[in-house]
Amino acid sequence: MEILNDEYYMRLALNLADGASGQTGVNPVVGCVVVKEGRIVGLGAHLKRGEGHAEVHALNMAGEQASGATAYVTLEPCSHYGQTPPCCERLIKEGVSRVVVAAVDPNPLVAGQGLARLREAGIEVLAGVLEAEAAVQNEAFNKFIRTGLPFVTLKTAMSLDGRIATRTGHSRWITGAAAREAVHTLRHRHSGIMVGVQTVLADDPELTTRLSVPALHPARIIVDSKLNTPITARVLNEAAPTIVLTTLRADESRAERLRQLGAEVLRCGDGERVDLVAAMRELGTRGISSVLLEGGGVLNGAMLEAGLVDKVNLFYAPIIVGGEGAPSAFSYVGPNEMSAALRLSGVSMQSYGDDWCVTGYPSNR
Ligand code: AOF
Ligand code: ZN
Repeated sequence: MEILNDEYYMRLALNLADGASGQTGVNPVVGCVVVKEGRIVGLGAHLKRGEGHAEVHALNMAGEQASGATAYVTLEPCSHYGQTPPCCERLIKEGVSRVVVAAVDPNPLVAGQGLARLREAGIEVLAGVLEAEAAVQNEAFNKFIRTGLPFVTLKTAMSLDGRIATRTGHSRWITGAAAREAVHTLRHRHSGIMVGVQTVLADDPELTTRLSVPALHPARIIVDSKLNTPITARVLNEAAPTIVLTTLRADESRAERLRQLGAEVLRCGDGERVDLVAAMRELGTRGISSVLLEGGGVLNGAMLEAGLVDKVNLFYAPIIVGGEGAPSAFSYVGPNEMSAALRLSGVSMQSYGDDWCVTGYPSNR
């Protein structure tokens, strides 16, 4: 049984926020719980960019009961006029007497000013309750608002010996149904999904989100320096927008053919290969704040080497594939010394049926 205290209500607010993960676009996920005299009187979550913030929904539900109440908010109430008016003014207007916050808003337009404004109005403010959980929950927003670059999660499904296909190139399926559903949930939670053209050529994936309930499709992003994506590729269908990343050297008539099929072609750099840093910046300006990187091995290696991978979700099936030249999840030159290997921090493991997912954060970037 969870003890009834500030953390209890904050956990509820975090759970409300978590439910909306993937549907707030470039905005953070935020939850709010309003409690008056030992009773929950309002609940809310931010559900969509441009629509009400969490506090607004919860205060609307609380109505007159908000006066003298405590509001639990997973993110510092905003102090600026964005697409909606400032939440701290609304909390003040409703006569809330105490505000408990998990994380300070890293948005430079807010960044502590919301808390200061509440205090100035005589409201008791406590910040930092379940702060670490809140930071993980909004890790993508936190990176994007500071850098303008999308938060990149590398996902791969492989054998215990790190293979993503057999020596003949056969790859369906490595992991079981539960792990694959987890992957589709990851797709729902990201605003972009990225693969290399080799994956398009080898597997002809659709790169949409398919679950037992309707879910959101991320924008599909193909790294394709020579524009070799076939016009019949399923990734070009109308299920979701498609962005093809290429270089200034790529053939314009090929680019035009892709555009005619509805794809956006972005030229990043004038080198042999796509300038991945420039590409991430371009995606950021298009409002893609999180990217699920689904390989293959060469693109995974290049993204890691460029220091562009923020997090990894490595799904392992309990199989050994062998095969001298069988494709591996990470193909890049790699270091000479073991001590220079890429190390993960904050590692955790979760099981899905017979498979395991190792989650961690590349730390030597
Ligand atoms: C809150 N509560 O529920 C959210 C906040 O353009 P807007 O008006 O939606 O503002 C977006 C910014 O507001 C976003 O970058 C972040 O700083 C904050 N989000 N703040 O008080 C919420 N979603
Ligand atoms: Zn707000």
